[in-house]
Amino acid sequence: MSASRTIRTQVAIVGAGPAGLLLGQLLHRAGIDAVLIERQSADYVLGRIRAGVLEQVTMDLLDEAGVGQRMHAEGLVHSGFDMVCEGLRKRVELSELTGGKTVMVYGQTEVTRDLMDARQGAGLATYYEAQAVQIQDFDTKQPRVCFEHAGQRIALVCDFIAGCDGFHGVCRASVPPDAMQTFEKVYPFGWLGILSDTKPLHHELIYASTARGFVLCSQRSSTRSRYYLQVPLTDTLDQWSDQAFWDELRLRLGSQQCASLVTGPSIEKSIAPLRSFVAEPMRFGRLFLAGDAAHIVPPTGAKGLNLAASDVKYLSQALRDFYLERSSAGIDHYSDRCLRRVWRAERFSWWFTTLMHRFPADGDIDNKLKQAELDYLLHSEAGLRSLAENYVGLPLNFAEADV
Ligand code: RFL
Ligand code: PHB
Repeated sequence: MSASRTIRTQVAIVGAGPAGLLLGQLLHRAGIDAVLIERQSADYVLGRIRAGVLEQVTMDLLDEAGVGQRMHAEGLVHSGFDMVCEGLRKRVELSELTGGKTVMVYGQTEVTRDLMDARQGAGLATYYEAQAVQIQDFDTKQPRVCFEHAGQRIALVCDFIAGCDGFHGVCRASVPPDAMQTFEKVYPFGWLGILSDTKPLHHELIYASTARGFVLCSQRSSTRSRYYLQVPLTDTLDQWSDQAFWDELRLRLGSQQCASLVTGPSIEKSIAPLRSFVAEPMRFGRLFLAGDAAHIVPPTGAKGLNLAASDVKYLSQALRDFYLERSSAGIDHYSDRCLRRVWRAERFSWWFTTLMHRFPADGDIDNKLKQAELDYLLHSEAGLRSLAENYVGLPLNFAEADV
């Protein structure tokens, strides 16, 4: 290692996924100086295919960050989605059930690209391919992030550290275990996903509970599809040729639902495990955890990226209050505010996942009970309204009145 260098900033952001990039952009617009440190290259970050559905809260925040233009031009506004169960297909009228609310289908890759472009355009500092990242002294007024970059050892001295480094990051792992409580459930199956340049099966999403397992038909545009199949955790990608994937999708949905299915070569294929996880609290002195660094939801309710965005909203507000209003109230309330919203989304994602998937340990009675619940849900105005209210996203200021 050659020279070493000390840099000073107000906020050090560890992780340049959507949470870190969005926080950086919001702070920049508030005149607060932040430096981003990312373990991977920018291309690697853009190559990860993940979320596809944005809530209104997330859209509003992207607008506030000044990066919403392409999303509004190219994203697909969805006012409903379809549920399929036991031959019954029903549209959940999101907009009608929620007083006009909709969701936006716009890939996480595109959100990330827009944020990266804005950051680069503003000439803001991002250290990609940073190695040996360590966070130190976050229980003092002068924390630091130390890392290696392009053969140099760098010490980033700051006022605050934002841990936006995902589930496997270094920030949560640096908190003394007795200062944190974690809650975790790992589901006994994964999601096999493929992306293909084919016309989507339907103009909206389809969530299907079938005897052979869960299916999700999603999309990224009118010419790019994203499909998921529930698979055993022991399955590997080499067991799933494209042909095997399409055959299984057809078997699960049935030939009638698949009449207009267009198949083609996959351009990405991956298996993701499903997990519910929360770390409490989300603040330790001058370290804040945000996004997947603090919590994971199974993807069934499309809540992960949206929760990351709402954490970032609370954190950027708290830091603005601190620097611009000399108030530490937002910082003090950060963890409680986030966690109330987090637990509500955890509950919804767990419920929707449990309802829509067959578990290996499920007996006949479990399957009958799930069928009965779906039958109730899809024929009850109250049931559908609750599903829709959670799917479009609970209001951000839910927590404000009581915390
Ligand atoms: P990320 O995206 O994981 O980014 C964390 C970044 O930190 C970097 N990093 C480090 N950097 C420096 N030093 C270290 N020591 C570091 N360790 C890690 C990583 O390289 C990475 O770049 O977390 P963030 O920003 O909190 O964003 C969270 C979202 O990515 C995640 O919640 C969603 O993708 C979840 N999710 C979905 N969310 C939705 O809201 N709607 C959806 O439709 C949706 N679908 C999904 C999903 C996640 C999926 N998978 C693969 C888990 C579908 C799937 C299949
Ligand atoms: C996706 O398009 O990747 C997607 C959509 C909805 C979900 C999960 C993933 O619930």
